[in-house]
Amino acid sequence: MNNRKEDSDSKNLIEISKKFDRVKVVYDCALKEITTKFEILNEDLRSSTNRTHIEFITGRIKTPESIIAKLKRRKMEISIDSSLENLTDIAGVRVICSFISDIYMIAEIFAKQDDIEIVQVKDYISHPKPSGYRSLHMIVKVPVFFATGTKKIVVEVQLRTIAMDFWATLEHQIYYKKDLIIDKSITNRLHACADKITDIDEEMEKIHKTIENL
Ligand code: 0O2
Repeated sequence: MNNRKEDSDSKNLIEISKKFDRVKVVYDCALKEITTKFEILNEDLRSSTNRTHIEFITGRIKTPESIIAKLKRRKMEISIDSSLENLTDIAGVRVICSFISDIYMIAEIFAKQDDIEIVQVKDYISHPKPSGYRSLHMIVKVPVFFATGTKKIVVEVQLRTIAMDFWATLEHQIYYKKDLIIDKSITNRLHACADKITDIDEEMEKIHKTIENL
């Protein structure tokens, strides 16, 4: 029984990996488009306000293994077509901002760009996930101009502060998606860390505003 499951898992992985090369090129181009938009915004804001609003930007394409795992978790058909239809985070860009107010300001300016279509916004800052996870998620479509014509590609943008990123990165390593049955005290401790980080983020913002208004 287990052997049959392993056989079908590796067949799925080979099948998806084979077709993934072309898909990856398309999503890589979409990542470049989105990343450039945030880099331009950062340059522009830096020159007009004399400070940095975006600390850094990262991008990644989901691996075939991670695509299969997500489709399985959602009990969806495992194929390239199904992933293109059902997953909105095959391409993901992370924008790490200085302050919480920068996140909302940058998201608003970005959303106003005429070639960006907003599919969905999930505000996990005002409504954190039960784990304590906080970030602003935007699912967007961006046009990419290929030799054969224009394609609108879906990209997930996650905007968060350095502090939110610190928590999410470590929690991802420690616990997230591990399918482990862990004592509730561990999730409580991680949540307590997220709460402390929220307090620090808010206090840093207040100090920044005080200094700015001097
Ligand atoms: P990875 O490895 O980062 O690509 P679902 O995950 O199915 O519940 P959905 O619709 O995919 O939900 O989107 P959601 O929950 O809005 O955001 C998913 C992404 O946000 C995740 O991608 C993570 O990057 C991040 N995320 C969401 N919740 C948490 C959390 O509790 N902890 C951490 N560290 N990150 C989180 P993936 O594909 O799950 O993972």
